Amino acid sequence: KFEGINTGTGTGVFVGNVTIGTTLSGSTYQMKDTTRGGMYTTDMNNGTSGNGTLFSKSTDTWGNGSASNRESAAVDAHFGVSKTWDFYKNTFGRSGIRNDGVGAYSRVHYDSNYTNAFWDDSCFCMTYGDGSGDTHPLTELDVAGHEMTHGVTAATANLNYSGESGGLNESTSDVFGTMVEFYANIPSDNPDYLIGELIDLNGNGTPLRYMDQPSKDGASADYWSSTVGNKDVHYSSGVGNHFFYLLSEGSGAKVVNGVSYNSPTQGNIAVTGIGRDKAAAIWYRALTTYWTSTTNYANARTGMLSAATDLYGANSAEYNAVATAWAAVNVGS
Ligand code: ASN
Ligand code: ZN
Ligand code: CA
Repeated sequence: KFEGINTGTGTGVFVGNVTIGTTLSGSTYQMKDTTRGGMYTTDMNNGTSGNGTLFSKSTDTWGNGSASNRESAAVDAHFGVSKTWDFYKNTFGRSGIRNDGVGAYSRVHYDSNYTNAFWDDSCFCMTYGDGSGDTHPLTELDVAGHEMTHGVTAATANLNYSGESGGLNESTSDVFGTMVEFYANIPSDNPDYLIGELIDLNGNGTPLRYMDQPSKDGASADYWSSTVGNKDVHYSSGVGNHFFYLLSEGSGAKVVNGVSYNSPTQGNIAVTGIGRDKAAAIWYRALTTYWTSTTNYANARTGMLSAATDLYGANSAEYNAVATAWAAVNVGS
């Protein structure tokens, strides 16, 4: 045993059996990962204020997969922040949410019957409730990636959280939350273009959001219209989510990782996908280079065309696919 960096074994509610970064301090193991900016995970013990208590114990084996074991949700959260760190580092060379090498910390078991999760820039921390009945925590990978991407957006384009820029802010979180899920690629959380498919927030087994056809949730927009900015940002995000699905996978019916999708388009415009890795690279460059706090959907399109030109060349296949996919969600020139 060496004091310092360790690799523990954990069993989360959603991630199953995984390794997590821990630290040995004296004879106590802590849920703290010094290889990823010092990120750590704490127990809020159903309270709502303060930083919580760092998860610590005498062995390096954490959780048992059941939500009634307090460590299980912590394993999910700790693994989620690790995969989000690795995704941004290995995909875009981004070192942490603010690109300053500092890891965020996570707080689990926040409040009682709390059916949300959120990022807070002021504490530079992630927080998760345990869901209704305190039995199904919100500690899913795409939720972790979604919430921490709010931190990345705040540190870059800083899209205002209302109107169309707010929809783009939410969509950016759904896009990279989904990319984190694909990056992690673990058997117990089959990567998909659905948001929150494991946490059952609706209580009937349906996901929170659908990227191939956002209106399937009963409220999100599939296409841009002049009033889309009046919707809640979690519904105006549909335009961006639909665009990202189309740019990645193309229009019409498709099966990805065993999940069936069917993505319609405005005016039946046919879109040929360029793959999610290129789509995400173009989105990330637009977010970090061209978009500002007041970027709307029309501006998002021009920023992405510039990003596609930078990455793949003017009038490349990728550039043309960006233009076609925006047209297919009714965002034109
Ligand atoms: N989970 C929500 C979100 O990330 C929290 C919020 O309302 N900001 O959008
Ligand atoms: Zn959000
Ligand atoms: Ca998902």
